[in-house]
Amino acid sequence: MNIEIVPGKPIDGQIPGTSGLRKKTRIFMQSGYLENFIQAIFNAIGGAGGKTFVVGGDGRFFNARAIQTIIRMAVANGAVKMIVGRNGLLSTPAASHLIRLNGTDGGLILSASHNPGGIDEDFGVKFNTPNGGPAPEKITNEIFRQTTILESYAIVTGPDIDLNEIGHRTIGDMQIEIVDPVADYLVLMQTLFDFDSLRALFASGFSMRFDAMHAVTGPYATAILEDALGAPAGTVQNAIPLENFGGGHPDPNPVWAKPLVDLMMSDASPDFAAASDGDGDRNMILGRGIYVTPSDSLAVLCANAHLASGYKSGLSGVARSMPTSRAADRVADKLKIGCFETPTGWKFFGNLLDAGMATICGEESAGTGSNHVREKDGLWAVLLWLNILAVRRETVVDILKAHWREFGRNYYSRHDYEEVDTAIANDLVADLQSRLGDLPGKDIQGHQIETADNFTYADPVDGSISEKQGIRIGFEGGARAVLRLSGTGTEGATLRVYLEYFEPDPDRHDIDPQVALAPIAAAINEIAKISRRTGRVGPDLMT
Ligand code: VG1
Ligand code: CO
Repeated sequence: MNIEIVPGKPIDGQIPGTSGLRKKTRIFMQSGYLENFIQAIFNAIGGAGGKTFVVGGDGRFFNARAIQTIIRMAVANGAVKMIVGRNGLLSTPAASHLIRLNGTDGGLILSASHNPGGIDEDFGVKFNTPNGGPAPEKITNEIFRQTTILESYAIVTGPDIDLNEIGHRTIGDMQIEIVDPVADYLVLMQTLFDFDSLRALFASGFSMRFDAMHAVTGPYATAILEDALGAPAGTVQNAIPLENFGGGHPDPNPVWAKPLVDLMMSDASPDFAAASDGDGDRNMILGRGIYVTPSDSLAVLCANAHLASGYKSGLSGVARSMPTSRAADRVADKLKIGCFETPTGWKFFGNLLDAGMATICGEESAGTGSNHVREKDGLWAVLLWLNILAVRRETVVDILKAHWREFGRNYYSRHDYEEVDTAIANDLVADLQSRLGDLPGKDIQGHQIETADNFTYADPVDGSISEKQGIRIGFEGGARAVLRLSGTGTEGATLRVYLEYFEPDPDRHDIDPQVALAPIAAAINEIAKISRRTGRVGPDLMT
């Protein structure tokens, strides 16, 4: 075994985004590119010497190769142990759990989440810290700085390690433990949910579909829903992880999981359906004839979590990302528990979870999770929904309608403008930013603007400040529009416009959300000059 020290070179165009580094796969495959980034991570945490890491990914193209490279670099950098998912597979929440369970020095998760996979699609690497969560800004900023000053990286030569069999291997002085990706995660789920009532629910004829979208949750969902809970074979569809996710986007939303949505709107609909994304941290929830928005799902889960054994003593608090609807705030108010508003990205929930200030967290982008790990967790959300359905024995529609009657309905939608020219998108935001001070008091198409600012977050635990996390325009009556640029895209800029309007009147809870939100959409279009600047007549995606 030979340690090679290879000259490093700075990585261009690297932004510490909402979720690690994401690039086109071919960029990651360039000689030295992945290596430079991994070395920058090791350097940023004070070296890998004497440390233990978890490694795994969502199985996309280049996953297996990247893991071999990372193992060789960990050896050369003096790491003592790596815990690797069999075949290189680990969902993001399962990796978070393994980091915590084994008390490791962190983990490397290979995924570009819901972005498509393949040699011409996307790849990504995220670093998670010893608490199991995504590296906070302090560390991602240091990783970025390291990529700009890197002089060399270290790697050993040698044959590939066989990752297909569970067991122990060694390479040089480093141990490699290959683990079943599902086993420990299943045990964790059994501590949170009442598996007997879930089994009874399926035994009573309750029907569901879970669409794994040919991504990492296939093996997890099959083991839990079909094998442990007795749901009939075929409940989990697209269950085999594929390197290109079968050619689709592994993004659980009404566009990319359209066949599932169509099924739920048809006469052949099962009682319940769900889907997850590439790396298993997102969830989509559907009932017969209804799509539950992630913001509503968060609110319903908070209001009913005490029905599951893991949460029977109640929640300490709830946290949501700023653009997520304020439906959860109404539940927190009623439960008299803390409610926190953080910037977009799961890393901002870490301190609140570690400090015991929040039990459940959520984002409008189909992310929900709790203090059981430090990532959002798609299957966890599905199991909590199932546990609630098993106890209440009502339909999803009835649960949602009762929730709106009790708390009022926060109509909500996100409009995305994708692959916008980066300069145009940046100008749009800069121009709006420069006019924020003049907006309050203005009347736009009959809507009075009350507040306008760019969200600054002061972390209540460590006091760190994150500025410019999204422009918020508040209208008279409580309607709101939020505008921000995505930090996870790999082509051009994605402009996200989040729309919300609160309706207390139960007689007005059956309006099509796009109709209910059309006036706010028109107002923000005029305020931010979206169509005029982008040349688009409307958004590419509405969720
Ligand atoms: C998006 C979502 C955000 C989420 C992030 C990572 O970020 O809006 O809520 O945390 O993706 O999700 P952005 O910057 O593109 O809006 V995923 O499932 O990586 O793991
Ligand atoms: Co994801």
